Amino acid sequence: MPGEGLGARARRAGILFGTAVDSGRLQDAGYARQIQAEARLLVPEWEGKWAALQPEEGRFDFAPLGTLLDFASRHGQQLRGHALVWHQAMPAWLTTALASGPARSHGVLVAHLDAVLARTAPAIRDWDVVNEAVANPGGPFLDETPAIGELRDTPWLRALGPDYVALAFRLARERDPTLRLTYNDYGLEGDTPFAEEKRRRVLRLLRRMVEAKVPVDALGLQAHLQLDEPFRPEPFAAFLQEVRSLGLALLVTELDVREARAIPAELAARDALVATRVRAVVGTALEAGCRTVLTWGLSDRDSWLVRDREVARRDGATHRGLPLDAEGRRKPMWQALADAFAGRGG
Ligand code: 9MR
Repeated sequence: MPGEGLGARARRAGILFGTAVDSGRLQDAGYARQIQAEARLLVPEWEGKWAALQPEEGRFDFAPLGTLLDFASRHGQQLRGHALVWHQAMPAWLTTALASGPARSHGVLVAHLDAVLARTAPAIRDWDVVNEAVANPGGPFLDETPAIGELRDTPWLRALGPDYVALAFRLARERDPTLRLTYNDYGLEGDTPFAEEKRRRVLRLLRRMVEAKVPVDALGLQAHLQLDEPFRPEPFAAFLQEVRSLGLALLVTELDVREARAIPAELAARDALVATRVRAVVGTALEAGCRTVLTWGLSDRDSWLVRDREVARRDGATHRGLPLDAEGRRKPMWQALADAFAGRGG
């Protein structure tokens, strides 16, 4: 791959750039080369989730995560963890356990954190402790998901009550006092009533945690951007400022771009729209002090936006929401990131 990668460019500006990876794809030399060339930080797209790490109760499988750890250490990259508590990628036994009362639920959470944090501690210094706990705002025009108060109605919430979020952070801190503990969520970037309300809810959760001395260190902004939604830097920047004033760090954890329902016919025009949005959102985050940026994959070939039936396009086109195209060529989104890291344009 010609020229310096995004990881090296970001690093010159004191920024850590990386991507989600799939351990099963690393045997593909082209894939491995891209990861090596562009990323200084990796996050497992699947290998850090419960279904991967503890497929049966008490049987831990660290092999796929180990593959990523080996790859990262061979190439001088860091690995971050994703995710210790989430309502998806749960093995069936966990769902059953969480329905068996608070004592049993507390027990399985403790056992998981004991085993996982002990195994990953030397290498992984940043974990998404809780992922997507805040409910999506409801209402006639908004995406309604079941909620209890402002939290998403999940097996974790039902098992342990709303304090499960604080509990997970406290347990993680007890097991590893210097680990960076991140709360990670989506839908926080847009200029829409949905995003405005979601930002309010996330902010309230984080503020309550900080006031109660719950050990949370950072907010992960997933940044699964959508071009059907408008973006304006001001409300997003104001939110980031509030988060920073709580003493929390900011990370962009899962950046990619879902294109609009109606797209231009020319690839160049499509790619320009994606790049413009990325430059604006990432630029705003960097200005607010964010120093870690990860995309959710590098090439359109490996993107969940293309794979996932819910979000894949229905018009025969495939989303072009990552820095490299399906053949691994750098796109305008790649340049937008390089420019943002260099503090150019926007
Ligand atoms: O991209 C991931 C996909 O391959 C998995 O099947 C799915 C379930 O584990 O998770 C996807 O990643 C999600 C991430 O873990 C949390 N934020 C939203 C991501 C996209 O759905």
